[in-house]
Parts: sequence; structure tokens; C-alpha cells
Amino acid sequence: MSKLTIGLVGAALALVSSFVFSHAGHSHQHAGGQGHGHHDHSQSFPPVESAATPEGVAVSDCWIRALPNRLPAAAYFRIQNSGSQEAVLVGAEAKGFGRVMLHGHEEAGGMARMVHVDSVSIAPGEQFEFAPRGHHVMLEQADSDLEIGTRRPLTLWFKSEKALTVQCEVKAPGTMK
Ligand SMILES: [Cu+2]
Repeated sequence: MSKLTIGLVGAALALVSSFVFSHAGHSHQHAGGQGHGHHDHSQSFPPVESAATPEGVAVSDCWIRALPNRLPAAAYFRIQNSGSQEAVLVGAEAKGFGRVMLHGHEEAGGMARMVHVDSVSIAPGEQFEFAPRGHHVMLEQADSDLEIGTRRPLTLWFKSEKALTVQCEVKAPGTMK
């Protein structure tokens, strides 16, 4: 897996599944430099319609765990890399959400917290699972309520501006798989 860039500044966000998730803010630290000073991880991508798909990469079993009151929801899925090159996930987009980020998960001192990750690399022949208590795509600032049983599109962006869009089923808050 790639190096995770981790930021630990953040305010407690929500009580979910008896874990307190601290929603991690994030800052890039560049040794000896001033850094970019960007703290917002909303990314902008080229139009998805014109993006090529990453060769040999498939995304399956996507679902979204909805939370009440339009709290940030999480998307989970599996990425299979059957291609001959490393697949590097660099970001995500989802219609209807103002902010979409790649998150990891770590536990320390009995506390679980989400941490921003810049990318996730999957070697040829490998697969990587985004799952509860692990990596997820954080979906924030929903325009409308997520209805259980409906599907929402999620676009995953890979290195070199390649993209895959999948449909994700919205599941109830208590769903763990
Ligand atoms: Cu998260």
C-alpha cells in the first residue's frame, strides 16, 4: 500500500457504531518548505465523460452507508487490478455531494479515527477492499437525503486522469457489509 499522508487535526464529528470518529483535517508537511497551504481536499477533475478507464481495473460491490441528518456517509467497494500496471486511486467524485474524499482508518488508544489518504495503490494481480473500519470514500455535504435502497453514482479517479464510475446501493446506517 502507498504511504499514507496523515493529518490528525480535527473536531469530533459524530458517534457512529459506538466509535467516536474524529474527522481529520489535514495539512501537507514539506520538509524545509512552506507547503501549499491547501487544507480543503475537494479535488477537481476533468470531465468524466472524456476520461479513459484504467486498463484491467474493475470496481465491484459498491455500497454507501447512509447516516441520518445528512451526516457524512461512507462508500465501500472492492477494486480488482487485473492489469499489468499498478493502479493508483487518487480521488473520487459523486454527484450530489459537495465534498468527497479518500479516507483511511486507524485505531489508537481505543479510539478509531479517520485519516485522509492521498492515494491508494493496488499492485497488478491484487485487490483492495474499501470496507467498514477500513478505507472508505467520505461523502459530505449531501444535496438531498440518501434513500435506502436507491443507487448513487460514484466516480473513482486513477492516476493519469483515468476514471471508473460505479453505482452504489444506499444501505441503512447499521449495515456492516
Ligand atoms: Cu471518513
